[in-house]
Amino acid sequence: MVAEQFTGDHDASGLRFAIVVSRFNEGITRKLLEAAQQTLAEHRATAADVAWVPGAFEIPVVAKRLAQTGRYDAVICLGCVIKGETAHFDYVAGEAARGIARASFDTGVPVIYQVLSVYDPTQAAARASDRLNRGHEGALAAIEMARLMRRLPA
Ligand code: INI
Repeated sequence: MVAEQFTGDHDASGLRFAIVVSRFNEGITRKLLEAAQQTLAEHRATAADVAWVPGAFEIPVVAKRLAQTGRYDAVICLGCVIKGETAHFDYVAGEAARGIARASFDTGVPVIYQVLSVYDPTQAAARASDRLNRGHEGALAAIEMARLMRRLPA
């Protein structure tokens, strides 16, 4: 007898997503958003609801609130933290990551982490380009997780 294997796939038809995106470093985060929206559309998802927050630090509370509504199969978090000359970067990036993980654990809804944490603007641009874009990867992860969650035993 073969044990069951649970996997997701990338068919997003009928799935609903929310995206939380931060305005800080908006030149980058808008590109992440556009790539995520395009990828969701290519995989036949319903158009995602979008919530804008001031910075990455504010993403978790909004992600958790959206996940709690029960309206979404997954929530995608997009942001960009760039290291400056102080320790601020470490706190913002660390709390964003921790809070996003907690929003997912607390609600049981997949909450996808695509907050860039980089050392300079060049690294950020390289991850939000037409060639490589973490928004695209975030959307694919959200679809796969949403499909997997539907297949897992209740
Ligand atoms: N927020 C970011 O999203 N990216 C950053 O690079 C950043 N830096 O460097 O300061 C940043 N700070 C703002 C922070 O997220 C909060 O909005 C702010 O501290 C108010 O709570």
